[in-house]
Amino acid sequence: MNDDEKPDKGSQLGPEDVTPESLYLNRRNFLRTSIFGASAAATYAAYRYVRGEKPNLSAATDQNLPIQASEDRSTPIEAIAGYNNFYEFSTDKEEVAEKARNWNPGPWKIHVDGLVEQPQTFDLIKLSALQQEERIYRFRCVEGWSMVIPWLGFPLARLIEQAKPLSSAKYVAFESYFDEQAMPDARRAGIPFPYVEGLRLDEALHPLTLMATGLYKKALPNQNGAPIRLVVPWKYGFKSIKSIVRISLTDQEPPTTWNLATPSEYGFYSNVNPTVDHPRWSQAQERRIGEFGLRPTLMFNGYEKEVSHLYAGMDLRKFF
Ligand SMILES: Nc1nc2c(c(=O)[nH]1)N[C@H]1C(S)=C(S)[C@@H](COP(=O)(O)O)O[C@H]1N2
Ligand SMILES: [Mo]
Repeated sequence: MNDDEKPDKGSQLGPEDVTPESLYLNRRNFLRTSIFGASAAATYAAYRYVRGEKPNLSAATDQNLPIQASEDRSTPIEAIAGYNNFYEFSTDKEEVAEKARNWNPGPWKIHVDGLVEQPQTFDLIKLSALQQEERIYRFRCVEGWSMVIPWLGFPLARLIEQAKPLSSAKYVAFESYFDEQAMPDARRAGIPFPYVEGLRLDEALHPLTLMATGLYKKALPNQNGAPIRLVVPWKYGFKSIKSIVRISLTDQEPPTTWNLATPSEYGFYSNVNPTVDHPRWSQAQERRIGEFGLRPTLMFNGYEKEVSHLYAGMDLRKFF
């Protein structure tokens, strides 16, 4: 957030009311990961554990996760923070930043509940105790444009582990903040709110699945989903739900906003797939913001090696 974008909160700040900057300015907790960091290794071990494999930290470090999409140049901050889909504020991508500028939801809390042994509530202080890493990911919107975004954040698996999922948990449901007073244009968006999303539990625990708290080493701008949002780099952008207030573990596939709005066009999985077209346009190519011409879209957005095992034996036309 730039200084001129910082909302004026007045004088009644409580200790829990820290700005998201504390999430990345805490140098002790900031880990810059160029290829593979220790915490990513630990997360991968936890992921294997949940999948019924024996945790083995040294084996995890053998995994060569593409934490950097290093062959690609990062999209300029002006584009990442100036061309947004955040329908609560506006359906005009170039208007979202201005409409979200003065939004101040107050002290933030995320609840992790549902089929867990220990429901948790995280405020920003508790979240700031989690080590932040930089992850440079490709980001592909279902509309056919893409960016490369240097996120700051931590693997979602670390939040979920703390709540101790029950063995009956199979899915994870996410919910965005919603306040129709603060978001008056939402009623013209044509989709239901609060925005909701979901993942299968194994997708949620995958080490590439990130809870992002910043980009370009600064706190998330409001328009990108402050103070904390999901990033699932192998799925279309609408799965990466913004400004999350609740994460619930369930045994049923949770409802997802775009599937509720237009079920014939948007499924639950929504993996980036150049061979399965949207009913109204091709998904074979994409426009990388800042480039001329089109690039070919990559299977699972270029993360095929890391995630294709999640969908072994599934018909990706049926589970679109
Ligand atoms: N709560 C909420 N989350 C959301 C959306 C939204 O409208 N509301 N739009 C989605 C879509 S379609 C995309 S492409 C990405 C855009 O993220 P960005 O603006 O940070 O690039 O956010 C996703 N998450
Ligand atoms: Mo999107």
